[in-house]
Amino acid sequence: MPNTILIGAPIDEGQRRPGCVMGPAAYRVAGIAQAIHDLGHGVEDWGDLALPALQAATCPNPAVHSLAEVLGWTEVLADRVDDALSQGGLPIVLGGDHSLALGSVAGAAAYAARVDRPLFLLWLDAHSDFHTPLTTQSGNLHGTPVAYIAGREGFEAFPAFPKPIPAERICLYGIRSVDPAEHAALLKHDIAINDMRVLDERGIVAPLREFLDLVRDAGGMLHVSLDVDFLDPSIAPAVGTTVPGGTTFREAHLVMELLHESALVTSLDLVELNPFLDERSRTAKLMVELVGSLMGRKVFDRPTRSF
Ligand code: 4U7
Ligand code: MN
Ligand code: MN
Ligand code: MN
Repeated sequence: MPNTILIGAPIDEGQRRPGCVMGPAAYRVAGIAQAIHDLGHGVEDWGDLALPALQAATCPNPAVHSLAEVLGWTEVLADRVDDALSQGGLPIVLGGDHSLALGSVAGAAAYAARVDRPLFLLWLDAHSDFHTPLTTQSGNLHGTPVAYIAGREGFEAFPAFPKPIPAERICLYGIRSVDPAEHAALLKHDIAINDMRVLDERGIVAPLREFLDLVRDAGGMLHVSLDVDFLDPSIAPAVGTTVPGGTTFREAHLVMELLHESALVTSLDLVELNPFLDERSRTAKLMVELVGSLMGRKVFDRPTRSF
Protein backbone atom coordinates (compact mmCIF):
# COMPACT_ATOMS: atom_id res chain seq x y z
CA MET A 1 0.00 0.00 0.00
CA PRO A 2 1.20 3.52 -0.76
CA ASN A 3 2.07 6.04 1.92
CA THR A 4 -1.01 7.58 3.44
CA ILE A 5 -1.10 11.37 3.27
CA LEU A 6 -3.42 13.15 5.69
CA ILE A 7 -4.75 16.47 4.42
CA GLY A 8 -6.72 18.55 6.92
CA ALA A 9 -9.57 20.49 5.31
CA PRO A 10 -11.30 22.55 8.04
CA ILE A 11 -14.19 23.64 5.82
CA ASP A 12 -17.42 24.82 7.40
CA GLU A 13 -18.75 27.08 4.65
CA GLY A 14 -20.62 24.43 2.64
CA GLN A 15 -23.40 24.28 5.24
CA ARG A 16 -24.74 26.32 8.16
CA ARG A 17 -24.09 24.38 11.33
CA PRO A 18 -20.73 25.52 12.63
CA GLY A 19 -18.42 22.77 13.85
CA CYS A 20 -17.04 20.82 10.87
CA VAL A 21 -14.10 23.22 11.11
CA MET A 22 -13.02 21.16 14.14
CA GLY A 23 -13.13 17.88 12.20
CA PRO A 24 -9.43 17.57 11.30
CA ALA A 25 -8.42 18.26 14.90
CA ALA A 26 -10.87 15.64 16.19
CA TYR A 27 -9.46 12.98 13.84
CA ARG A 28 -5.95 13.75 15.04
CA VAL A 29 -6.98 13.62 18.70
CA ALA A 30 -8.77 10.32 18.00
CA GLY A 31 -5.43 8.97 16.79
CA ILE A 32 -5.93 8.53 13.07
CA ALA A 33 -2.22 8.66 12.21
CA GLN A 34 -1.27 6.13 14.89
CA ALA A 35 -4.09 3.79 13.84
CA ILE A 36 -2.83 3.75 10.25
CA HIS A 37 0.79 3.42 11.36
CA ASP A 38 -0.08 0.47 13.64
CA LEU A 39 -1.44 -1.36 10.60
CA GLY A 40 1.99 -1.17 9.00
CA HIS A 41 1.51 1.77 6.65
CA GLY A 42 3.59 4.90 6.27
CA VAL A 43 1.78 8.10 7.24
CA GLU A 44 2.53 11.71 6.42
CA ASP A 45 0.45 14.51 7.88
CA TRP A 46 0.45 17.59 5.67
CA GLY A 47 -1.38 19.62 8.32
CA ASP A 48 -4.43 21.75 7.69
CA LEU A 49 -4.99 23.66 4.48
CA ALA A 50 -5.69 27.38 4.70
CA LEU A 51 -8.29 29.26 2.72
CA PRO A 52 -6.57 31.30 -0.02
CA ALA A 53 -7.39 34.95 -0.70
CA LEU A 54 -10.99 35.16 -1.87
CA GLN A 55 -11.99 36.11 -5.40
CA ALA A 56 -15.37 37.71 -6.04
CA ALA A 57 -17.92 35.18 -7.26
CA THR A 58 -21.62 35.37 -8.02
CA CYS A 59 -24.43 32.91 -8.57
CA PRO A 60 -27.90 33.59 -9.99
CA ASN A 61 -29.50 31.59 -7.14
CA PRO A 62 -29.75 34.00 -4.17
CA ALA A 63 -30.00 31.08 -1.70
CA VAL A 64 -26.38 30.06 -2.35
CA HIS A 65 -24.05 31.31 0.37
CA SER A 66 -20.28 31.33 0.91
CA LEU A 67 -19.64 30.74 -2.78
CA ALA A 68 -16.29 32.54 -2.77
CA GLU A 69 -15.07 30.53 0.23
CA VAL A 70 -16.15 27.21 -1.26
CA LEU A 71 -14.46 28.16 -4.54
CA GLY A 72 -11.24 28.94 -2.70
CA TRP A 73 -11.29 25.62 -0.87
CA THR A 74 -12.07 23.80 -4.11
CA GLU A 75 -8.98 25.17 -5.80
CA VAL A 76 -6.57 24.54 -2.96
CA LEU A 77 -7.88 21.03 -2.33
CA ALA A 78 -7.78 19.98 -5.96
CA ASP A 79 -4.17 21.07 -6.07
CA ARG A 80 -3.12 19.25 -2.89
CA VAL A 81 -4.91 15.98 -3.68
CA ASP A 82 -3.35 16.00 -7.13
CA ASP A 83 0.06 16.62 -5.48
CA ALA A 84 -0.43 13.72 -3.03
CA LEU A 85 -1.36 11.30 -5.82
CA SER A 86 1.51 12.54 -7.98
CA GLN A 87 3.88 11.65 -5.14
CA GLY A 88 2.52 8.11 -5.15
CA GLY A 89 0.54 8.68 -1.94
CA LEU A 90 -2.95 7.74 -0.84
CA PRO A 91 -4.57 11.03 0.16
CA ILE A 92 -7.06 10.98 3.03
CA VAL A 93 -8.84 14.31 3.29
CA LEU A 94 -9.95 15.06 6.84
CA GLY A 95 -13.04 17.28 6.64
CA GLY A 96 -14.65 19.55 6.88
CA ASP A 97 -18.08 19.49 5.27
CA HIS A 98 -18.81 17.64 2.04
CA SER A 99 -18.25 20.69 -0.18
CA LEU A 100 -14.58 19.71 0.11
CA ALA A 101 -15.28 16.89 -2.39
CA LEU A 102 -15.74 19.52 -5.10
CA GLY A 103 -11.98 19.94 -4.78
CA SER A 104 -10.70 16.55 -3.67
CA VAL A 105 -12.39 14.70 -6.53
CA ALA A 106 -11.33 17.40 -9.00
CA GLY A 107 -7.73 16.79 -7.90
CA ALA A 108 -8.10 13.03 -8.26
CA ALA A 109 -9.70 13.52 -11.68
CA ALA A 110 -6.90 15.81 -12.86
CA TYR A 111 -4.32 13.21 -11.82
CA ALA A 112 -6.31 10.32 -13.36
CA ALA A 113 -6.56 12.22 -16.65
CA ARG A 114 -2.80 12.81 -16.70
CA VAL A 115 -1.93 9.17 -16.10
CA ASP A 116 -4.76 8.13 -18.43
CA ARG A 117 -6.67 5.93 -16.01
CA PRO A 118 -10.45 5.95 -15.54
CA LEU A 119 -11.60 7.37 -12.21
CA PHE A 120 -14.54 5.82 -10.33
CA LEU A 121 -16.48 7.35 -7.43
CA LEU A 122 -18.07 5.57 -4.48
CA TRP A 123 -20.34 7.99 -2.56
CA LEU A 124 -21.18 6.65 0.93
CA ASP A 125 -23.88 9.04 2.11
CA ALA A 126 -27.49 9.43 3.27
CA HIS A 127 -27.87 12.07 0.54
CA SER A 128 -27.35 12.07 -3.20
CA ASP A 129 -25.60 15.49 -3.18
CA PHE A 130 -26.76 15.96 -6.79
CA HIS A 131 -27.92 19.58 -6.61
CA THR A 132 -26.31 22.25 -8.70
CA PRO A 133 -25.84 25.80 -7.39
CA LEU A 134 -28.94 26.62 -9.46
CA THR A 135 -31.24 23.95 -7.98
CA THR A 136 -30.25 23.93 -4.29
CA GLN A 137 -32.98 25.36 -2.06
CA SER A 138 -30.93 25.33 1.13
CA GLY A 139 -28.08 27.09 -0.67
CA ASN A 140 -25.66 24.75 1.11
CA LEU A 141 -23.02 23.74 -1.38
CA HIS A 142 -22.19 20.52 0.49
CA GLY A 143 -25.25 19.17 -1.32
CA THR A 144 -23.69 19.65 -4.80
CA PRO A 145 -20.42 17.75 -5.35
CA VAL A 146 -21.79 14.71 -7.21
CA ALA A 147 -23.39 17.01 -9.81
CA TYR A 148 -20.10 18.87 -10.32
CA ILE A 149 -18.17 15.63 -10.62
CA ALA A 150 -20.69 14.23 -13.12
CA GLY A 151 -20.32 17.34 -15.26
CA ARG A 152 -23.79 18.87 -14.78
CA GLU A 153 -24.38 22.46 -15.86
CA GLY A 154 -24.78 25.21 -13.28
CA PHE A 155 -21.20 25.35 -11.98
CA GLU A 156 -20.14 28.27 -14.18
CA ALA A 157 -18.55 30.03 -11.16
CA PHE A 158 -16.27 27.02 -10.61
CA PRO A 159 -13.22 25.89 -12.57
CA ALA A 160 -14.29 23.43 -15.28
CA PHE A 161 -14.19 19.94 -13.73
CA PRO A 162 -11.02 18.28 -15.14
CA LYS A 163 -12.68 15.28 -16.76
CA PRO A 164 -16.22 14.66 -15.54
CA ILE A 165 -16.79 11.12 -14.32
CA PRO A 166 -19.26 9.31 -16.58
CA ALA A 167 -22.43 8.25 -14.76
CA GLU A 168 -21.64 4.53 -15.14
CA ARG A 169 -18.55 5.03 -13.00
CA ILE A 170 -20.42 6.64 -10.09
CA CYS A 171 -22.06 4.61 -7.33
CA LEU A 172 -24.27 6.21 -4.68
CA TYR A 173 -24.46 3.96 -1.68
CA GLY A 174 -26.67 4.17 1.41
CA ILE A 175 -28.84 7.08 0.29
CA ARG A 176 -32.20 7.76 1.89
CA SER A 177 -32.76 11.50 1.42
CA VAL A 178 -33.15 12.85 -2.11
CA ASP A 179 -34.76 16.23 -2.89
CA PRO A 180 -37.26 16.45 -5.79
CA ALA A 181 -34.86 18.40 -8.05
CA GLU A 182 -32.11 15.84 -7.42
CA HIS A 183 -34.51 13.01 -8.07
CA ALA A 184 -35.56 14.46 -11.41
CA ALA A 185 -31.94 14.94 -12.45
CA LEU A 186 -30.84 11.49 -11.28
CA LEU A 187 -33.53 9.93 -13.51
CA LYS A 188 -31.66 11.38 -16.49
CA HIS A 189 -28.29 9.94 -15.47
CA ASP A 190 -27.23 6.31 -15.41
CA ILE A 191 -25.70 6.52 -11.94
CA ALA A 192 -25.85 3.34 -9.81
CA ILE A 193 -28.25 4.24 -7.01
CA ASN A 194 -27.97 1.86 -4.11
CA ASP A 195 -30.44 3.49 -1.78
CA MET A 196 -31.24 1.92 1.58
CA ARG A 197 -34.23 0.15 0.03
CA VAL A 198 -31.86 -1.70 -2.31
CA LEU A 199 -29.36 -2.43 0.45
CA ASP A 200 -32.08 -3.73 2.79
CA GLU A 201 -33.19 -6.16 0.14
CA ARG A 202 -29.90 -7.22 -1.44
CA GLY A 203 -27.61 -6.79 1.53
CA ILE A 204 -24.62 -4.52 1.39
CA VAL A 205 -22.10 -6.95 -0.12
CA ALA A 206 -23.46 -7.81 -3.57
CA PRO A 207 -23.98 -4.27 -4.93
CA LEU A 208 -20.58 -3.17 -3.68
CA ARG A 209 -18.83 -6.20 -5.22
CA GLU A 210 -20.52 -5.46 -8.55
CA PHE A 211 -19.19 -1.93 -8.53
CA LEU A 212 -15.69 -2.98 -7.43
CA ASP A 213 -15.62 -5.51 -10.28
CA LEU A 214 -16.25 -2.67 -12.72
CA VAL A 215 -13.36 -0.69 -11.25
CA ARG A 216 -11.02 -3.68 -11.37
CA ASP A 217 -11.95 -4.69 -14.91
CA ALA A 218 -11.28 -1.15 -16.12
CA GLY A 219 -7.94 -0.84 -14.32
CA GLY A 220 -9.50 2.16 -12.63
CA MET A 221 -8.69 4.46 -9.75
CA LEU A 222 -11.30 4.67 -7.00
CA HIS A 223 -12.15 7.72 -4.93
CA VAL A 224 -14.27 6.98 -1.85
CA SER A 225 -16.19 9.81 -0.19
CA LEU A 226 -17.46 8.84 3.27
CA ASP A 227 -20.09 11.16 4.76
CA VAL A 228 -20.70 10.58 8.49
CA ASP A 229 -24.45 10.49 7.81
CA PHE A 230 -23.95 7.26 5.82
CA LEU A 231 -23.98 5.75 9.32
CA ASP A 232 -27.11 5.45 11.39
CA PRO A 233 -27.46 8.45 13.75
CA SER A 234 -27.70 6.06 16.71
CA ILE A 235 -24.03 5.16 16.24
CA ALA A 236 -22.82 8.43 14.70
CA PRO A 237 -24.57 11.46 16.18
CA ALA A 238 -21.88 14.04 15.32
CA VAL A 239 -23.35 15.29 12.06
CA GLY A 240 -25.59 18.21 11.19
CA THR A 241 -27.84 16.34 8.76
CA THR A 242 -28.88 13.12 10.54
CA VAL A 243 -31.23 10.83 8.64
CA PRO A 244 -32.64 7.73 10.38
CA GLY A 245 -32.26 4.32 8.81
CA GLY A 246 -28.54 4.40 8.05
CA THR A 247 -25.97 1.65 7.98
CA THR A 248 -25.18 -0.26 11.14
CA PHE A 249 -21.80 -0.58 12.82
CA ARG A 250 -21.07 -3.94 11.21
CA GLU A 251 -22.43 -2.99 7.79
CA ALA A 252 -20.15 0.03 7.69
CA HIS A 253 -17.14 -2.00 8.80
CA LEU A 254 -17.92 -4.67 6.22
CA VAL A 255 -17.96 -2.05 3.46
CA MET A 256 -14.52 -0.92 4.61
CA GLU A 257 -13.22 -4.50 4.86
CA LEU A 258 -14.38 -5.25 1.32
CA LEU A 259 -12.74 -2.06 0.11
CA HIS A 260 -9.51 -3.11 1.77
CA GLU A 261 -9.67 -6.58 0.22
CA SER A 262 -10.23 -5.03 -3.21
CA ALA A 263 -7.03 -2.96 -2.93
CA LEU A 264 -8.65 -0.51 -5.36
CA VAL A 265 -9.05 2.63 -3.25
CA THR A 266 -6.73 5.43 -4.38
CA SER A 267 -8.12 8.40 -2.41
CA LEU A 268 -10.56 8.99 0.43
CA ASP A 269 -12.60 11.81 1.99
CA LEU A 270 -13.87 11.75 5.57
CA VAL A 271 -16.57 14.41 5.67
CA GLU A 272 -19.26 16.09 7.73
CA LEU A 273 -17.94 15.17 11.17
CA ASN A 274 -19.11 17.93 13.51
CA PRO A 275 -17.29 17.31 16.80
CA PHE A 276 -19.42 19.98 18.48
CA LEU A 277 -22.39 17.61 18.15
CA ASP A 278 -20.57 14.46 19.28
CA GLU A 279 -21.16 12.38 22.41
CA ARG A 280 -17.96 11.57 24.23
CA SER A 281 -16.09 11.43 20.87
CA ARG A 282 -17.88 8.30 19.78
CA THR A 283 -18.41 9.43 16.18
CA ALA A 284 -14.82 10.57 15.70
CA LYS A 285 -13.58 7.28 17.17
CA LEU A 286 -15.90 5.24 14.96
CA MET A 287 -14.71 7.07 11.85
CA VAL A 288 -11.09 6.33 12.80
CA GLU A 289 -12.00 2.66 13.37
CA LEU A 290 -13.60 2.54 9.94
CA VAL A 291 -10.41 3.90 8.42
CA GLY A 292 -8.63 1.09 10.31
CA SER A 293 -10.83 -1.49 8.59
CA LEU A 294 -10.19 0.17 5.25
CA MET A 295 -6.46 0.00 5.92
CA GLY A 296 -6.54 -3.70 6.76
CA ARG A 297 -7.59 -4.29 10.33
CA LYS A 298 -9.37 -7.63 10.62
CA VAL A 299 -11.26 -9.42 13.35
CA PHE A 300 -9.25 -12.55 12.61
CA ASP A 301 -6.40 -12.70 10.14
CA ARG A 302 -6.86 -15.88 8.14
CA PRO A 303 -3.96 -16.84 5.93
CA THR A 304 -6.41 -17.92 3.22
CA ARG A 305 -10.12 -17.28 2.86
CA SER A 306 -11.08 -20.88 3.67
CA PHE A 307 -14.14 -20.29 5.81
B1 4U7 B 1 -24.47 16.21 2.69
C1 4U7 B 1 -30.14 18.75 1.29
F1 4U7 B 1 -32.24 19.70 1.56
N1 4U7 B 1 -30.42 17.93 0.14
O1 4U7 B 1 -29.56 20.31 -0.37
C2 4U7 B 1 -29.69 20.13 0.82
F2 4U7 B 1 -31.96 17.75 2.42
O2 4U7 B 1 -23.10 16.46 2.30
C3 4U7 B 1 -29.15 18.11 2.19
O3 4U7 B 1 -24.81 14.89 2.12
C4 4U7 B 1 -27.75 18.08 1.68
O4 4U7 B 1 -24.59 16.10 4.15
C5 4U7 B 1 -26.83 17.24 2.54
O5 4U7 B 1 -29.45 20.98 1.67
C6 4U7 B 1 -25.43 17.36 2.11
C7 4U7 B 1 -31.41 18.91 2.13
MN1 MN C 1 0.42 21.55 -6.84
MN1 MN D 1 -22.75 14.37 1.66
MN1 MN E 1 -25.08 13.47 3.73
